[in-house]
Amino acid sequence: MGNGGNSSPLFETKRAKRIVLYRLFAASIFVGICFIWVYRVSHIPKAGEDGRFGWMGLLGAELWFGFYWLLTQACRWNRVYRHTFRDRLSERYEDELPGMDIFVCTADPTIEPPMMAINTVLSVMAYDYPPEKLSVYLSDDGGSELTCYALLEAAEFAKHWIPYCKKYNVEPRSPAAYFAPLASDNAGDFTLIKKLYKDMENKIEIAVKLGSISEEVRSKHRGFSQWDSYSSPRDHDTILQIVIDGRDPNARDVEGCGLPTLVYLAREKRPQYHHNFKAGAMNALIRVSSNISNGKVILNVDCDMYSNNSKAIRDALCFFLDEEKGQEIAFVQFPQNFENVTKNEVYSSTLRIISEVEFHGLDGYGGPFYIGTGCFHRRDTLCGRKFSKGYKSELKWENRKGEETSIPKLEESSKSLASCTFEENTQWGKEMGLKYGCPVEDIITGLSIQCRGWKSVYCNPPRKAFLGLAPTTLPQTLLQHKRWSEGDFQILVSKYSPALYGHGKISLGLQLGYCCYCLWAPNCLATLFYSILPSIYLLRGISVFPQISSPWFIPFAYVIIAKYTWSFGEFLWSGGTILGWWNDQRIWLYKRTSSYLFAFIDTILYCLGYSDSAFVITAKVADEDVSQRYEKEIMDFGASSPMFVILATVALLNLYCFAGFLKEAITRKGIVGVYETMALQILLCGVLIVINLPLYQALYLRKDSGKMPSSVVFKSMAFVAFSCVCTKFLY
Ligand SMILES: *[C@@H]1O[C@H](CO)[C@@H](O)[C@H](O)[C@H]1NC(C)=O
Ligand SMILES: CC(=O)N[C@H]1CO[C@H](CO)[C@@H](O)[C@@H]1O
Repeated sequence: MGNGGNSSPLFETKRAKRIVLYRLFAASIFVGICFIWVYRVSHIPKAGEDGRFGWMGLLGAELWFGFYWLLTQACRWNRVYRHTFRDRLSERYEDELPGMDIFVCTADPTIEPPMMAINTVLSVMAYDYPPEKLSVYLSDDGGSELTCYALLEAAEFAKHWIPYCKKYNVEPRSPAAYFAPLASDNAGDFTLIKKLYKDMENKIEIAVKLGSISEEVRSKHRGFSQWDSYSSPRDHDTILQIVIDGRDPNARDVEGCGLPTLVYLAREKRPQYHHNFKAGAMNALIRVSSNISNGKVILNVDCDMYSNNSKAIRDALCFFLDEEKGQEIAFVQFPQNFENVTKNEVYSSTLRIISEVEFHGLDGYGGPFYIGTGCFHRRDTLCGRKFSKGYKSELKWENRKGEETSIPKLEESSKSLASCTFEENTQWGKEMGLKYGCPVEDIITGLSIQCRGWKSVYCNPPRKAFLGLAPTTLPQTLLQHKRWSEGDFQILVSKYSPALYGHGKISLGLQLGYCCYCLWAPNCLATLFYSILPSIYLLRGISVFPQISSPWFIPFAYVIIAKYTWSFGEFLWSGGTILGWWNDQRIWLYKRTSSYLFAFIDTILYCLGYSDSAFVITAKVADEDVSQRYEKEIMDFGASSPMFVILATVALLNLYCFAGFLKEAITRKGIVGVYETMALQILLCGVLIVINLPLYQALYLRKDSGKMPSSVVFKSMAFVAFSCVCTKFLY
């Protein structure tokens, strides 16, 4: 890098190519949408005529779709892509790299098994970073001895694993992910290290099976005495153990190099105090870590997201340490990527369009959201500091050698920071740390940081930095989307509404971008109406779209073709497959008609004071049957969920309407004329049927345990029969 010096930036930003062409294209779609609106308004059936009610509903739905489409343009209008120069970083700052505190959060030892959590911990301990500057904290909201025990074992294993990784430049550095694809007949250290890993795994699995740890282990580690006063995961003292103290000269790996600091924390829980879920855990971690290592940069990852690139940490620092633009960047968000996805993504869980397209668009308007995992923060902005021009926040490393405190003392003084009462009468959860009182605390925290004047950046290198586990059944997928859309919608109706709270503080584009996500839930109404009413009208012979020969047909055809061609192209361009796109369309329909509907209803009830929203964790381990079907890309329904009743009812209703229409058309022999007036309704109903084929199969044809439960079959058929009777009487 000949020119060196401070002139060359540590990262560069590129705009999307051919963005002007895209904007023209988008504008042409908008013109089409306007024509559709004009058609709807100018052709309203007169009072008393057939289909007036439906017409009004469709007008509402089309107004909504058009409006929502405009919001999605905010995420596409100004896409930017970032590229970092890690070699320049090492050249200039290798000796001054800041302290880095890494938080791994886990909440429940059965849903998130200890082996998974420690694989994540090991992968981040092995980052390519000076070990004395690296500290890893595991926050265990399950307060489980087993997790703590697993961490102790991991600390021992790390003494072999970290030098092994560095010696052979191993990637990825999560042992489970590294060993999985490799045969055991490799030579040398490989056999040894794999045996050590398997031994550790065995010990932990045995403890997990027994549900407790042996007396022998218990007596060996003083830390377990902290469980003496423990009564339940929701009622215990702070449990804190510094498993490895990075400053201790005796903490060495087998090659004699230093080790990162490693801390186990289960903050105090009492039934009478609200624990504020993950936000509460994060805030406790921020305080405890400030007392122990006080790294200037904080990375937080969920326990199912291991690091897939040991250099990602340096990518993030390229943004913070850039001389020119680094000072205004508060956090660097990496995308959420998944290890467990099949080729055609039957549940569309890669979030492909979000991470490959939309977040780049948000980045162009001042920054992506903070999505709660895979995100690097400056410690001081997370703690509430406002942005001010000209102020330089020093990230550079300060040696803390002077302050020698003994480990027991340090543990004692840190414990009080994680107590239930610490936050009383403080700004924690309000102006400091992560915000409380919302199921998607990460989004409002990120928003408020941006509202304080900071920028964020989206770093999405081709080789993914973090890999997690995606849901592997349809109920899990739908539940996850319900939780997200409900949380986002609650933000919109709260005092943190991006529309009001963000006004004048963040750019209009970013405000619209936030709204695009916050308005996921209300999409359910228009989508449900559109997937039911035109089909019923098809059966009744009422036309609600223009005839093929009418000029009004053109905007409909143009918008449909242009929109779907674009969506298809965008999906393929982001690395998806053709079948993957089709699956994505199906999940789009399913989540809009079920997850979003429930989220919408729940939020409305919540606003009226009827129910308290509860945080449901999605299960992350799957049984054998389920995994097999998942690998074969067969949809898994196997649960009696009210969401399925809705999906099945809509699907059956469409099938019934289409069959009824065919019968009419054939017996009356008017099929050609009908085709002329009903083309779009036939198309819509037909597409809904084709997209639902796997669902009909699950209802009637499949025999395995992933088929639709019979209760769902009966309920949905009853609903269809009922609505048919109703519509008969209505006309
Ligand atoms: C994860 O890292 C490996 C290298 O260890 C790389 O081959 C792979 O492509 C990465 N995965 C993703 C999804 O980027
Ligand atoms: C937890 C889980 O479902 N893991 C699966 C991820 O995918 C691989 C292969 O596709 C399976 O072997 C794992 O069991």
